[in-house]
Amino acid sequence: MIKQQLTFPKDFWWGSAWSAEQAEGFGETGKAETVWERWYKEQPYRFYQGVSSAITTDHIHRYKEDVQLMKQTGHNSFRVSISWARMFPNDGIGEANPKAIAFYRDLFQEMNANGIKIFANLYHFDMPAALQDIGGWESRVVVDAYVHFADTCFREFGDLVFHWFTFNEPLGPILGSYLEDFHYPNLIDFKRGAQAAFFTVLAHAKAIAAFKQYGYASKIGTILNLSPTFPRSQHPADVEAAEIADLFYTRSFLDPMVKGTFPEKLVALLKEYDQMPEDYTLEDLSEIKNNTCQILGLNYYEPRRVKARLTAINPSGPFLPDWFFEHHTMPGRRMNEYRGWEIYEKGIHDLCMDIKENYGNIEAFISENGMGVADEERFMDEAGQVNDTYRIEYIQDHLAYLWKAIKDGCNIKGYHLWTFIDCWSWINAYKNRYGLVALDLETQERRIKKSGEFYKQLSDNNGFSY
Ligand code: BGP
Repeated sequence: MIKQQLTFPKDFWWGSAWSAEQAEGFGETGKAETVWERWYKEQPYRFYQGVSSAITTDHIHRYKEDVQLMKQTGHNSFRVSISWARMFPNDGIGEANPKAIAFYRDLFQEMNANGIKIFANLYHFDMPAALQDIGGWESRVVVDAYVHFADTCFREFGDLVFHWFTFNEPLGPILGSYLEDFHYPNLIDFKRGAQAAFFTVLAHAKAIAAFKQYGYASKIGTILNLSPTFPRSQHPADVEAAEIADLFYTRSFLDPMVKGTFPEKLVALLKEYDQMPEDYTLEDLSEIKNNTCQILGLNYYEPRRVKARLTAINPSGPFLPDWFFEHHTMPGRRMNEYRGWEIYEKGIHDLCMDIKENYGNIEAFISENGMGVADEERFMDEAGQVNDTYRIEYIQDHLAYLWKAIKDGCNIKGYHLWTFIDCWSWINAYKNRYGLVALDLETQERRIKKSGEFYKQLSDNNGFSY
């Protein structure tokens, strides 16, 4: 088979991402309890093998070594999240923590000195528990506390950061907390979830307004997990089911955060079923309208496939989006069996085209994409290196479609993998490993995988032969 060299645009951002809760470890700076630590105290059995975020990659002590590993694996950019609980150790409010500021400034200076652009994210599922106690994202007090935290970060780190992000996957905590029971405080209540979603969007807009006051050259945006939605068939009932699923899961955050308005059809549907948030004002709506993303991160893992609902729902049960559709698994599709996600590389192209065609071709990049695999020791060679050819193929297959999207006019500036070093993954803890670098949890030893070597070549060559 004849291979072709796929070359990416000049200055393409090659990198990866992770988050504070998943990688930093506790350290000595002082830190408020997060919802993850709280939930673990209450229900440790909910976490894979009973492992909490106390057992991490210990990045807080090893960041200098880690920055060298970023270089060795070809990173010219990297996404960190700044821990709200570390920055404001007194319950997420009050005075900022000088030790936390010193840690992040040291880390960021180290990254910049090594030619690694900093993509700083302000929220990656890690609400200070005390703020959750007063309602979390359902509370305006929490919105203001978040804006104070964000503003502090802009002031303290604005000279070092390349681009800013208000949230990672804001839909995640809403789904997990209010609809599907995988995120503290595990309520099932759509209407409260709608309020929390609305205030999340408001917090995003207010943080952008605060950012604009500084006049930095950097941009600010958000990071959304987006799955292109496909109906099982072209039957009108399947097509309608797909349209509704798309409204709930894709347009719900994308529209207000990028366009500044909520999708009319979604609003009409929530009104019809009496699920609108109770607390919203005209002033909030104009804040949202006037403060939209300047850049967009796209997390892509899997497509969403749906079909018309065939089995009756219990109308006296709680209102849920899947009153209107059923999830569908397409027979014969390649799956990541460890995570239960379909591997569909063309979806990355479809997603980028959607952003080009419907969102003004806003500057964007792939902010997460990756493959979690269990028991990767199986693939260790005699020298002890993980020979993860499946991950290299996964990356190449997705990049080939990303390359095509760029050829087709999409304004895509980079690709970040999930993730850099194997890290803790919420309720899955260390079940699935995603890293370019393997972690020995007992010794904290890091070892570059074959995919890490591939990633270095990819970045050095700004492309690959496919
Ligand atoms: C994304 C999250 C990441 C990461 C990744 C892998 O949704 O932003 O934090 O965890 O998914 O998923 P998981 O760890 O659940 O396998």
